Amino acid sequence: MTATRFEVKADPAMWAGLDMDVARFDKARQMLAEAYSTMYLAQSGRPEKMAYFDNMISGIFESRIREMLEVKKAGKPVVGTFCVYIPEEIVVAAGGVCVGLCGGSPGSIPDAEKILPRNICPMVKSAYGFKAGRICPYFQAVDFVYGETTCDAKKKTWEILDRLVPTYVMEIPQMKRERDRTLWLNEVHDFKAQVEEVSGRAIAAEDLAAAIRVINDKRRALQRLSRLRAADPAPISGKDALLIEQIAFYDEPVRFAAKVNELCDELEQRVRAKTGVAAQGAPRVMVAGTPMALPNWKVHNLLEAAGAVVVNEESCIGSRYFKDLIDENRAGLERQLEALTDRYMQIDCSCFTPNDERIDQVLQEYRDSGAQGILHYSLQFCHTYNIEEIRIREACEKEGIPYLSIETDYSPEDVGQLQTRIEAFLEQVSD
Ligand code: BJ8
Repeated sequence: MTATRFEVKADPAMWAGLDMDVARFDKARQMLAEAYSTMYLAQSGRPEKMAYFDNMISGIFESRIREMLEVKKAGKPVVGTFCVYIPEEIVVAAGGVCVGLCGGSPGSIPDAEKILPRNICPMVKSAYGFKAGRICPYFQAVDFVYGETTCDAKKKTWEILDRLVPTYVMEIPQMKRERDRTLWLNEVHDFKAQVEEVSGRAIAAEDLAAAIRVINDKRRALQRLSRLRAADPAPISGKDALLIEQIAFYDEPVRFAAKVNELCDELEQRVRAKTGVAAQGAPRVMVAGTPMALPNWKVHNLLEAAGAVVVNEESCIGSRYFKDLIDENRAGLERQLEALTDRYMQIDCSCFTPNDERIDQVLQEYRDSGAQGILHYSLQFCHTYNIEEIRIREACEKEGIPYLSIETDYSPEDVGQLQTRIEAFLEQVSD
């Protein structure tokens, strides 16, 4: 199947107004369009409702940025984050936009390596490089960014990033005792105060209640999509599902949830008609581990090019983002913030110790998704995921689950080697 011509739209005047390196960024825009055409539009049997998400990518540097700038002009906060621990409900309660700034592209890494050490996580380097090189309109548009203390690479990079953009840091506890919950609740209060300062008004309980419903609805729509992927044949490719999970960090949440639900309506019909993107019985793989930020499609692309279908992402750009909801029935700001804290304390990131919940969660998602094997994905130099991988592997061995662990970065250099390992793994899955 040949790739369809696809355009990622440009707005050089708007980018110049954001003090971007326009010439360089324009090349990146064209490269994204090319990659999207070959990896996405060349897939066969895609659901029709993916058209919205294709359009979203087409306007990702243009119409969505314009929408964000409108919000900013109205005096509402536009906040950049790097972790699902930062409670976006609070930004939405202030009428603002919360946008994920994790970097998933190798293009910005040389900018970062001019100052940061080379041997740190590519996600951190890519994100920092986007700001240092002035090649990300989202980074240029935010009022401030809110980092966190999940891992050493992030924690120490915020000190350097603060020279380029106002950077605040939320302390994330590393354990889940009562005193850790109290610490985090206090951090949530600080975050709220920072958001209120930019918007110039206090967040009321009704605002927060409405925002909790909005983000819960977004997470519910993603849960629904995730459940539908359990069908065999799978009604949607893993690549498309991953794309939607990535767009969840950029799009306006009410519209996004509506579009995911429309897609799910179509997927329900496909499941009934047994229409799949791959033949029934194609090897089904679940991916677990570190997040894959836009446009990191490397491993999904390799898996699906080799004939597998990816049916689940146990990741922050995946189930860790949407599996838990906030209790909508608490009255009063303080009790709502406590409900929010309770939900966020369930996130099972490997920066926590102990983190037994994640081992159970991986096995649960394996069963729920109808997967036949698990690929554990660690970004290079992510110590917590790389070490926690030992326990995931042991649990898979115990359960007799076909398993492959890979550690990689964003460069194409190891693609050949990964392809060989993935093909061998898929033979094991199909046995
Ligand atoms: S809650 S996974 S989004 S920290 S992969 S930058 S941990 S060295 S991304 Fe993450 Fe929050 Fe955890 Fe999720 Fe560091 Fe590891 Fe890189 Fe990571």
